[in-house]
Amino acid sequence: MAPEVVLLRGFAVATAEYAAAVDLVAAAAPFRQLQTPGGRPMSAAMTNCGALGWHSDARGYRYEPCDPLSGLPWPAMPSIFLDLAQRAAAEAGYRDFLPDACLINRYAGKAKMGAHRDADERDFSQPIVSVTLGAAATFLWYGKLRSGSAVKIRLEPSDVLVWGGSARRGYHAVGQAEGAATGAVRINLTFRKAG
Ligand code: MD3
Ligand code: FE
Repeated sequence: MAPEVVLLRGFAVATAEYAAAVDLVAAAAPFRQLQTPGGRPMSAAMTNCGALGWHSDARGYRYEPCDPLSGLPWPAMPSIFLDLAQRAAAEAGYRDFLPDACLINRYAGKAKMGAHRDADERDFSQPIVSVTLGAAATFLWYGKLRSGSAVKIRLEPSDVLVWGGSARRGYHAVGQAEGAATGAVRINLTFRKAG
């Protein structure tokens, strides 16, 4: 895709522990379907852990220190998440990645994510680390332009991607979870330095 993308196949091995940590986060900050600023529901369900959480509503896309559903701070980032994100970033050459936000996306049924780029963070020199759990899905990489042909790669459970450099600003999308028609669910964690 780009020289600044590092794909670590099978890197997130402790899948039962990660799934349990997702469940703990979701018990405190439930998955919810956010609305785009234009008022359309996003098909993936989302929650967050860490000091900041990504949120979208009629007021726009932004990071919030508290869960707007409860008014309480987002659940703390589980130490196994922080450890995973830092080890993955280090493999890609980012020695002092300190994520303050972990967005958790859940894809069930027809849920998918259209082409977009992640631009609500302050420091684009910091990478984003993404982790696939549960089911596989096809990831589409557009790069600099939102249109045109995309490079497709199949993201399998336990795969970790580190996005840095100019790739950090690239357009991307993701398809439905494989097996979603028969109940499979894909969970994606994205670790960010947002603040
Ligand atoms: C490339 N998530 O949360 S992960 C997102 O599968 C997001 O949930 C998708 O795109 C998902 O914003 C794709 C791969 C990914 C995540 C963040 C990126 C690729 C990225 C940020 C910049 C460039
Ligand atoms: Fe994204």
